[in-house]
Amino acid sequence: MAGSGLRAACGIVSAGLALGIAELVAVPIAAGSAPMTALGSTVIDHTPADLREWTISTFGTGDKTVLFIAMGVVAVLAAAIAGLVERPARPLGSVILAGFGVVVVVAALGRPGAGWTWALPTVVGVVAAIAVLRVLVRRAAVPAVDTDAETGGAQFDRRRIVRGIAGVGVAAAVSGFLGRALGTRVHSVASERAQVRLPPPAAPAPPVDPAADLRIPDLAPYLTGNDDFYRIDTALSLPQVGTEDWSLRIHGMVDREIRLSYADLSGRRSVERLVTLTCVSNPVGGDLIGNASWLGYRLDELLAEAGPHPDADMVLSHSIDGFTAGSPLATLTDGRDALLAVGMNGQPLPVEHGYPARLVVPGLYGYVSATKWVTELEITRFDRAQAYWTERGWSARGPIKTGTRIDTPRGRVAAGRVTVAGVAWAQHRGINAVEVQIDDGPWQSAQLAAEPSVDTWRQWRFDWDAAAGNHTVRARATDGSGAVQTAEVADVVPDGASGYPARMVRVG
Ligand SMILES: Nc1nc2c(c(=O)[nH]1)N[C@H]1C(S)=C(S)[C@@H](COP(=O)(O)O)O[C@H]1N2
Ligand SMILES: [Mo]
Repeated sequence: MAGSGLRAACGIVSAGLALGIAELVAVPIAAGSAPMTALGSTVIDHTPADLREWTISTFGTGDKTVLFIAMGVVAVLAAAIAGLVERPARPLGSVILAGFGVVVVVAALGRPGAGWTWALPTVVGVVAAIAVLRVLVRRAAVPAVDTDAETGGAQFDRRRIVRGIAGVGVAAAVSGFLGRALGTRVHSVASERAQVRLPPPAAPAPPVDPAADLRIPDLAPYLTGNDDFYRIDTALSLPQVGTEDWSLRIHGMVDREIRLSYADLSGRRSVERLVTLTCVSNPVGGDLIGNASWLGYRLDELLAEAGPHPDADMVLSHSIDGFTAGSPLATLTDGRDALLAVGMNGQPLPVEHGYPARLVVPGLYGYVSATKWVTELEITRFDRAQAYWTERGWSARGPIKTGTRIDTPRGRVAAGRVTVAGVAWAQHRGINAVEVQIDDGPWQSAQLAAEPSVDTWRQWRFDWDAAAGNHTVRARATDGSGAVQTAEVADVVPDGASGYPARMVRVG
């Protein structure tokens, strides 16, 4: 037998070939049918609230990269073992590869929107991998014909084995990269999106009052650019939904089921509104929050056309990727600017933010309202249906808690006049006051920037005469109803973090 390093390498490149070929086969089917994507999405769907919160709090929006790295490590280890235990007469390694194939096929067939063809990438990939592993291991097990009589022992043609391994490795990498590149090309809606012309809003958002933006270095700007906007979702491969393929079905406990195409929307009255979106996973002081101007169609008007039954109390919005969010029907119809949005900051929605259409609801955390790639509004009841994150341990209702964040100063500053500044939010209630506390001193009023809408965050600043030493700066906000944000410290699970933000500042 050749050394264990070589045999492990045989397993690793064979498994790599399975994944590479599968990426190629997945091109005409769907990006989600490729093994790593299908398996990763299934892992994500089985992530309980606490693990998700740990991943997001530890890795932020890099959570998906971490998942891929973890899956890659497991795959390499399993493949190495498969190579080590494979023998020409006892194909245990092949059995491991086949077992992996079965698990992935089950995962792929269980994905939302999957058909039987979703099994093909994995089946073809694994069959090829087993065939190649058999050939490589036979080479590694059989001594070369011209055994050196002098040494008396079996000699393996090491160079021939290494060449085989390298060849398969290259084939794996090439097919993988090619598959990924082609897949992105074939299904991408990027060029279609570039052609989309948004309708001029019948009711444009009023121009943003310059006094809403204090323009202080390190303070988050009032409007968040599309490229800077935080992204949170469960999608490993971004859904590519063309406007021709998109429709919105409003059904369930309604008098008349309706289905709207993208073209139907252009005949409707569009509005443009400023709304700050917040993620329930945003820790105190975190940056999973952003403010944009959204162009869209009022949900209360759309829902009224369908005629929800009086005993319905939930709108379960479905995404094309299987994600769901449950919003209180009363919240969507109480007159606030809850939107079916198609535009973000003057552009068609970016693909990662839900192109071609998503929901935006002022006052509710994203996980219970902001469904991207939305395709259905199911009118139902909270005691009959559960949304995606509620099934995984998060609260069924997710009103946004009043919060504030200190953006500056960061780190060390010189003694004297120091500007403390940040943002505060209580969407749909508005912000009435922000107070700042230095160490254990009294709470002092901060100055507020203009508030163009109660549905957005509000900037604030406080001028501090800082004496040398180490200080703790805290802040708290009061919402439009006069309620001061709670000092009670809560973790993000199950319904959002609370507590005052604090920042250690070294002065001098
Ligand atoms: N289809 C889909 N929509 C989704 C999610 C998701 O996982 N899938 N996540 C929600 C969550 S938790 C949040 S906070 C917002 C984030 O929207 P953004 O990525 O545009 O900032 O989208 C919501 N909509
Ligand atoms: Mo979220």
